[in-house]
Amino acid sequence: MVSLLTYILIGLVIATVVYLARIYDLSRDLKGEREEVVTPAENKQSALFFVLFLVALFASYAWLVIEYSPMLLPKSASVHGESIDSLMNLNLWVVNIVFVVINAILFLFAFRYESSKVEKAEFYPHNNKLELLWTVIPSIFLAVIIIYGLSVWSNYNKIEVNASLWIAGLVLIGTGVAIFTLFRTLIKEIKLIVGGSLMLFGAFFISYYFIAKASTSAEELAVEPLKIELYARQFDWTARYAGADKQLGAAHVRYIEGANTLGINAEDKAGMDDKIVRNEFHIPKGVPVEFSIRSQDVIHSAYMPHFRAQVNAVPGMPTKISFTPTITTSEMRNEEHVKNKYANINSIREKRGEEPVEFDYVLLCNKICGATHYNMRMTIVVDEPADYQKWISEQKSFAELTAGESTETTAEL
Ligand SMILES: [Cu+2]
Repeated sequence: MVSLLTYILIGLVIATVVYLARIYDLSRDLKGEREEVVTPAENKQSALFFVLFLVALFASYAWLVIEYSPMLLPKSASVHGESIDSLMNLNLWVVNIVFVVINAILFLFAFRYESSKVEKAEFYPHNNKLELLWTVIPSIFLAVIIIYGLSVWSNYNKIEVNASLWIAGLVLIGTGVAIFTLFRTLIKEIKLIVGGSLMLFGAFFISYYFIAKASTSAEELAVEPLKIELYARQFDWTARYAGADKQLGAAHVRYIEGANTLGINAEDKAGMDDKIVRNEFHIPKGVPVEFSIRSQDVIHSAYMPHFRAQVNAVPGMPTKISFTPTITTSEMRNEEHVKNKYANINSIREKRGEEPVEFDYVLLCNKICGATHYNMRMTIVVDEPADYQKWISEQKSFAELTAGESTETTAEL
């Protein structure tokens, strides 16, 4: 009811403004004034409106930041997430400073240089120094952001770089140089665009090769991670742990039958001790975890926001992502930001007569994959390593789950 009244009120305000403008036009017609002639008073008024708009813009912007910051994610719960946050923060600082400076200049200039009969605008068509400044400064910023971003990304994905990248870079630069020097008859501009772009791409490939090499240390690649498979299908997740042999057994969609909902190949010995869990999975604090992600049907996306991790689940093409959790679930529940957020959520729930909820890490699907996509989630519990060992030892293996099952069984997990 209240919202209906609000809409009616907004409608009435708009109608009032439209009619006031119409009355203003009519009164001007009556006085014999011409619309295209702008009086100095009107100019002053417009100039002032620019400043008022600037103040309103910045005020609403500040309000949005203050009002909605408490709803942001808590601090990152993984080692790699921290580097993603720093990258994000750097980008936000640059974007925010540019936003404030550019808009202030834009509107204050409109105010300061309002149309005037006394002052005449100077004709100032070109300045090489200025051109150079506003090309070079943004280029430096972009280069920093791209190089920093590439190094964070390579680190996150544990890239083992291939020397072919570096060779491809050299070839591209070589071709670029050849176009510049050899093809003299080529039109100047085509030469500039094609040769220049090839050289840029070459430089990119070569820098990527070195950045990726530098960000993934050999010892980091050598640490044996905990291997977990996340299996997506419409509309749930299943987690599979590698078991004592630290190997995930081979699996394919054509082996799906009865309790074997993940299609594990029963002939592969590595699969028999794999542990299969649903609804909730645990990971130990401080241990690197490597996820391989599979999908049974359509494209899903494994999204673990608190660890700043996301990768698509693509049918027929297993994908990977890894991170090291740093904060256990109970530690995160005691974080100030999380406590305040959940106190707020629970006060709203109480008013609606709903049970209070507690913070939990989650695995969500972040691709709209069908009718109950929103329901496709799994709770993640980060334990101290000892608690994790206790939990994993209680989970059932593939061999236990399918023991004594004939070909006709349809038992659900
Ligand atoms: Cu999905």
